[in-house]
Amino acid sequence: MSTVMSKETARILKGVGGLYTAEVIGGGMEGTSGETVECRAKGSFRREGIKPLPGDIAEFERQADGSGFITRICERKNCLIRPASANLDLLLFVVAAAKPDPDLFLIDKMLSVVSHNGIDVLMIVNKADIGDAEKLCSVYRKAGYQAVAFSAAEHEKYKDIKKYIREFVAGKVSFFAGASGVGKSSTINAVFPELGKLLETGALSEKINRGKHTTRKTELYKLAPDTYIADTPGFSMLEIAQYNMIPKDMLIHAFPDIEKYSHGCKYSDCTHICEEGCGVIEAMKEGLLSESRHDSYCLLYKELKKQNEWDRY
Ligand SMILES: Nc1nc2c(ncn2[C@@H]2O[C@H](COP(=O)(O)OP(=O)(O)OP(=O)(O)O)[C@@H](O)[C@H]2O)c(=O)[nH]1
Ligand SMILES: [Mg+2]
Ligand SMILES: [Zn+2]
Repeated sequence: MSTVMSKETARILKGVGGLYTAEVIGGGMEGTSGETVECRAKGSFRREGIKPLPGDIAEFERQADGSGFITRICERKNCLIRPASANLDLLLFVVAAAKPDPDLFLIDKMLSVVSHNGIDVLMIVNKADIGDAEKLCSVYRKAGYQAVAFSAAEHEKYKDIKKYIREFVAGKVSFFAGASGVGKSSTINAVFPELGKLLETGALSEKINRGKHTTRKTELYKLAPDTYIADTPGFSMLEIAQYNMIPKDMLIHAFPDIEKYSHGCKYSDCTHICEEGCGVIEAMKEGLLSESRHDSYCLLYKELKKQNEWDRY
């Protein structure tokens, strides 16, 4: 007879086709903590629109064969649609200085989602060996984000940065994220060699020609008792408006630099797009704010406004 034993809790490390790999973190019999367990999830989750994500803390019941049956997803402190992840302490946002050329609108959209969700972010501007990484870093430092220049290809020259990233992730659950081909997997392999160069990296020409994403699934790896990092598949789109990721009225708070200068606007209902007496536009003219940041804000504002109008019909 298959008897169900006591409830245990686990951290979901990855999920593939309805099968989840999780690490036991509490409950159950003594000595099972740290063990990995294969789990299936309750069928009703699908009807309720619940999808277990890497980083989730789940309650499961141990089955007679040792596998788990997830019955509850504990309340999340945050979650992202792209990369699909939950309970992030830190997002390691990798962008490339070149090849592929940085898509500033995509970068700003990602940063706005992260800021909106109150997630700490460190930008890693990779491929410093073939592009001007410092220039990109300075745009984002000016916007109030932490950014470091790096080269996974010449990582021996970046010992201090590797040490900095390692110290930054200590004691946290961190997810790497970024467009396809920017070097997320290469960066993880360079900075965390103890993972044994286990991550597959892919040639860029192949990705462009075939739209290939080398990393196909998100998986959390344990580096130390409280330290986890995840590699994630790259993305090329971020549909903030379609998924209602940020309400239009909250957008300003998702751009900390725009918000900072908005306190100097003449009119309280200023949208900071092209108004007279706008503190944001003044700051841009004075070189305190990057034009590309303002461009992204305006584009996103217009997208959200359009979506709102659609939603009303
Ligand atoms: N020149 C140069 N090439 C790099 C660097 N880092 C990675 N690459 C190359 O860029 C290509 C893509 O690297 P990946 O690590 O697979 O990129 P990724 O972000 O993990 O890509 P996805 O898994 O598709 O999202 C590979 O050919 C790498 O060798 C770097 O610092 N400099
Ligand atoms: Mg990858
Ligand atoms: Zn304004």
